[in-house]
Amino acid sequence: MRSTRLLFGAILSVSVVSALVIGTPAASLGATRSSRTSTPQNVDVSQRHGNESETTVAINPTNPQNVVIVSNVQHPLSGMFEGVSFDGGTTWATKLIGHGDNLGDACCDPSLSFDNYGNLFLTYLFNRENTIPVALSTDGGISFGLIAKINGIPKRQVSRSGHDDRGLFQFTDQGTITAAEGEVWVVVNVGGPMGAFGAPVHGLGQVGSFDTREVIEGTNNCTYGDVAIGPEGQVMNVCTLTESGQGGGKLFVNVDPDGLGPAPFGKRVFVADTHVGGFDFIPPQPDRSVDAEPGLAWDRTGGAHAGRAYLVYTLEQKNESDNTDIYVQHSDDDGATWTDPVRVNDDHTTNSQFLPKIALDQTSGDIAVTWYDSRLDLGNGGPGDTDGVPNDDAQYWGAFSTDGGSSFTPNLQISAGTSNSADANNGIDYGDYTGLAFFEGIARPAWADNSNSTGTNPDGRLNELDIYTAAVPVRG
Ligand SMILES: [Ca+2]
Ligand SMILES: [Ca+2]
Ligand SMILES: [Ca+2]
Ligand SMILES: [Ca+2]
Repeated sequence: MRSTRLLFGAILSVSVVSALVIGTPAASLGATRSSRTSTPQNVDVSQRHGNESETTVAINPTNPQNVVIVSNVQHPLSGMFEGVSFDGGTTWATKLIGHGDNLGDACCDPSLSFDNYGNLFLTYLFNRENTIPVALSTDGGISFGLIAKINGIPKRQVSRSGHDDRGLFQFTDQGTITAAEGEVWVVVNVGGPMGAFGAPVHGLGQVGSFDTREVIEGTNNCTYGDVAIGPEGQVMNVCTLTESGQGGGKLFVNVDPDGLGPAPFGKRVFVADTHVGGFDFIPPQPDRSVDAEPGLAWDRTGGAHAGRAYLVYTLEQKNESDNTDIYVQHSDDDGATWTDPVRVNDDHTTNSQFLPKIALDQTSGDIAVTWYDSRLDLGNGGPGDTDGVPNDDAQYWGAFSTDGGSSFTPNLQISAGTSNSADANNGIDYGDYTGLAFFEGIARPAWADNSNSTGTNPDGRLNELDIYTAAVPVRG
């Protein structure tokens, strides 16, 4: 969530919602499973009144039938929505977490990551504290315990990287957590620069302390970050250098070459100028705006493109044209140099594509990219237009790359219906990001949707949002 300083002030009242442990078996996938080329079966995970948005999803590599989704709920309600599936996303047990329970009072901004031991890590923001919570589940998301509340960067480690003298955080925003290769890392904007926090992992439930705490060099006012872990335990951060406004939006990466080892993050590397500011208003996201929402993936497969790092982001063609598109670049030298961008969306319109996610299947090296897409909203009615206004409705789309990011498949419409974020009256439209996981050939996106294409949204069509998901088989 961007600009949480303002939102913190607005959500100080204690909400009175309780008893929100609701078992909601979602619609069955049934016998008419979609073919490879048609829209996949959509499942309404949340099926709750009010808005759920800004979501994260993870697949358990030790049991790929175990899928977990967490999202924001609508302010001023504290807590986060959680859905847990043990049947590959067909049915979901759902509840509210972080609502005055052992996870505290959660504001928002959830980020999930499973590691190869089956540890499920969750970070988020508290309502009132500028500390960074890390929660761990060892039972596939059924229960979480808080394992860290990171409250600052010790001076000795600040001076090790030598670029900042802050101790305690004055502000935290949009954390991302990623676990792999025996380590877990959180990156967060800590009130100016990006902070990176790492802990060792030795097995299921065996997580060390977040003693590695660094300010990432050259990232002052660089935010909306993402973090990826490489095959040798290297760690890459990306962030977008822009605090506000609709222009600017330059993407930089920094790499820590030895992860939890003594070397700090290296110098920043400029990758792209996106024309997407920190708050870039586009018709399908009119209240909240979007940022470039850069995302990283790193190939640890040992396969054909081993060690390749990928970066996805939104680029606005002409500044303030609202013609945003989704691009991917890759690097074979740990982020030092990057290829030319490859455009992922294949439409011929000038409409908006936004809020992309990238995920790499570590069993194959294939890549999935998903995003909101307004290509079918020409304002002339039909299934892509809810209101006769062009480029203000959106669907959720995706594509795959099976050649290491050199090219992408024809795009696939993933959402069965068409949503309109303004109709949700959510304050943050669809939120600041969507979710995507990818494992053993199945991409698993999660997105906020008010199409009611499944007929299961208790608020009906074009009202408050539910979290939708689908299982999308890889296409070559
Ligand atoms: Ca712009
Ligand atoms: Ca476009
Ligand atoms: Ca429209
Ligand atoms: Ca809802």
